[in-house]
Amino acid sequence: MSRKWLITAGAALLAASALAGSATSSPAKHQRAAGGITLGFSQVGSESGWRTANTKSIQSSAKAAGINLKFSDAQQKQENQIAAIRSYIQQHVNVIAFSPVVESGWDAVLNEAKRAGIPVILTDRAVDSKDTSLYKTFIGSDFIKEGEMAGEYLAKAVNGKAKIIELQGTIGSSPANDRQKGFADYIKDHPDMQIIASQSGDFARDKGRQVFETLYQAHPEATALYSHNDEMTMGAIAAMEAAGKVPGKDLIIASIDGTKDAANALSSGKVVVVVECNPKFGPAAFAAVEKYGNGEKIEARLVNTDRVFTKDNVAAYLPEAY
Ligand code: GYE
Repeated sequence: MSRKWLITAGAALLAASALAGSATSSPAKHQRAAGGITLGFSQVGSESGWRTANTKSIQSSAKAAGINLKFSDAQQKQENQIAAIRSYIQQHVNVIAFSPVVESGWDAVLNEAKRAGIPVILTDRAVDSKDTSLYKTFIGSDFIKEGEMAGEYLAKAVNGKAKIIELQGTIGSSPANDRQKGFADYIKDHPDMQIIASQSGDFARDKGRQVFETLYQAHPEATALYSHNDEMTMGAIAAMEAAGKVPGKDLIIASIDGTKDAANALSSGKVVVVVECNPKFGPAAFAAVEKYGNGEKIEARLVNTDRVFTKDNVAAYLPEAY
């Protein structure tokens, strides 16, 4: 079956297949109409500065590529994402892309897309489906590596000795699972670095503030914070300052993402390291869509390159921070 929905096809074909339409329609049904290709995108939500930058990148690069983007925000709810994907299937979009809020529970809806002949691309977050034929590619960061880097730079800053509070991301999400694992694996070799409390702040600023406040009250002996994203870090900094503590002195902080707020906190010494998670991969995602549509082979995994920011290189990064 030809995959040339980007370059062939047309309205006649669409009409013909619509006449023959059934629940298990053929890929021809989703061939490109005269007006270009339509991509249905289900975004996790708008929980963080990272997410806002990611949404902007997806929207502006869809525009630049001449793709008709149908966009929906799932407000961090899996059922909303499943509903959005089902509606894209019903609308016979040419391709579906989504950033799965959690890793598990996608097989049924992904099988529906597969039966409808609509290719699916995972952006940013991964799924744990055993059947990898349910999606064409994954594009995003290596979250385990991000956790390891956070561990490595924190270990250096505290000379291998810290009582750590960990703020986890959304429970069951691939970045929370992998950032926890990467960090824990790294500090295994540092017996004087212990995680004394760990809880989810759902990647959100105010939740991060509240959770940190509670954990720190219960564990005033904490000397470091490892936070799975900058948004929660900023919340925790607010809680530390409200408690009369000095971030960067009383607590040494490692964070992940690269938002402008976190870059500023790095410049002023409140945060010691920000491991980058690059949100601006819209162009790379659409290049993969185009390649696939042209019938070319695409890699099963496209991994973004992430940098590490410290006080030594943050000034050069600040102008591009989001
Ligand atoms: O780090 C966080 C966002 O999935 C990598 O989600 C993404 C994470 C990112 O809310 O800020």
